[in-house]
Amino acid sequence: MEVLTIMLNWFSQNILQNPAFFVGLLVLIGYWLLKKPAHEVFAGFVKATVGYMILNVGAGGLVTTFRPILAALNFKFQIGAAVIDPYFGLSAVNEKMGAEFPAFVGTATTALLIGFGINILLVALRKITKVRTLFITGHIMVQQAATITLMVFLLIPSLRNTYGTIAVGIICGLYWAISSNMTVEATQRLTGGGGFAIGHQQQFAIWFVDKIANRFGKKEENLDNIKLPSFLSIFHDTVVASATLMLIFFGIILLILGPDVMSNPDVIASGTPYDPAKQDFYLYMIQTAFTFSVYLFILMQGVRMFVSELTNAFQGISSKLLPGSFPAVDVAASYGFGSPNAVLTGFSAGLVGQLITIALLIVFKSPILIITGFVPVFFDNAAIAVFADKRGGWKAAVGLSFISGVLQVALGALCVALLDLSAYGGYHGNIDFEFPWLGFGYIFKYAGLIGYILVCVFLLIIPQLQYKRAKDKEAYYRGEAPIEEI
Ligand code: ASC
Repeated sequence: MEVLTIMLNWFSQNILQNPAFFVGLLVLIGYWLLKKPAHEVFAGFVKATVGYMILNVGAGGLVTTFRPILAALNFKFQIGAAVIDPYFGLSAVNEKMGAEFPAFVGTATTALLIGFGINILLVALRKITKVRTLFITGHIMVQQAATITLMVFLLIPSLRNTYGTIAVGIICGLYWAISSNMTVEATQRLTGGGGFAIGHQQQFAIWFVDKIANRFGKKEENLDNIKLPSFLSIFHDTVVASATLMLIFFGIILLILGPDVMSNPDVIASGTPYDPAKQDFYLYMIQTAFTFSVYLFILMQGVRMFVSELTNAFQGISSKLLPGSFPAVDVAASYGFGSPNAVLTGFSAGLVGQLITIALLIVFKSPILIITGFVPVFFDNAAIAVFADKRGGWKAAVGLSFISGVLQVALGALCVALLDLSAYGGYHGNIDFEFPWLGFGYIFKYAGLIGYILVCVFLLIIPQLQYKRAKDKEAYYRGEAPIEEI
């Protein structure tokens, strides 16, 4: 017994609480199940683990670059500012868990494993559960498990124990399975039967967009027929897009804060204060803004490395264990099936929505300031535009990604307040983590354990309703979407 406890503790401390090795291990198991030769198993393990470590370097760099600005904003205006971005959110949540629930810092990784198991189970029992999809986007699962852990531990005090870890795992698994199952028809329609679903951060939004887009406009008037101003094409490059965005954002913020605050070592307690003797303030501004792009680039490189390995490995696991299920993958996989203009349109309209809402937060003196993070404003809104354009043309693409931008900021501020994250500088920020997760959070807060159960039941009912509405029950399992069905 004692040996078992020691082994479990070792595993928990060294693997479960260290996602780089955990992800490496999953790849190893997946490739082994696929019967790949040993050298390929080894290479997959290295790429996944090193990729995750690179991601950590990028995410850490983003946070350290931002921290002095956060401290300065707090000092000058007494406002808490939070960047709505999943990597800032992940750091913020980890820090808060470490500070307030140190005994449970490993919960998110354990929950990841339990959640993945629950998802497998739901698909295995698909005749009963009506769930067809296995969520295999590992880096997203890590972020979501962390945010959901904080929601459960902070908002439901009676679950601050081992049962809490299991509860987080269960609800993660339900969300992964059921939300991705909601995207089967929309994705099959978009891709002409591509055989995959979306397992990312905007499944509820995609379902909703697919249902409502045709009220905004006609699908014949789609973005292919619209000529975008040619200068916008520079934003196809994520480095240019993110650097420009950050220059506008942090440029304005740093101008307002000014060199005196930024060089005051009492304010900038962590990170390096600005040194007027060494650098012109305007160049410091540009350099700081561009530093975000540098770390974002590093981060994306790491993500790319381990995501491709993990996707292959998960497919190994699912094809062995669950033949005939749909893999739910990164939303970026859908972009190639939409209009080439859709990604930029979604990003631009979403950004405008975010900026207007941020201005409103300032005008109405909100105690929480939201700062645009690149990942949600780009990836969520691009996806929304791709799906909306397919069903309702350019008006739907522009309108719905604009609304998404507004919600990302407005509801994001409420999430930061609910989870008390402004002292930690970040929140998840992707659209599903505002809607429906903000609602789930409030239900947890006011109804406690009962609220948790209600949310689980609500999630379980969704695929039953989807199945009930499907006219051809066999086609439902094959994921064949009636092309014209609304
Ligand atoms: C996210 C996230 C990423 C990107 C990537 C898009 O939400 O955390 O790294 O989107 O998955 O391909």
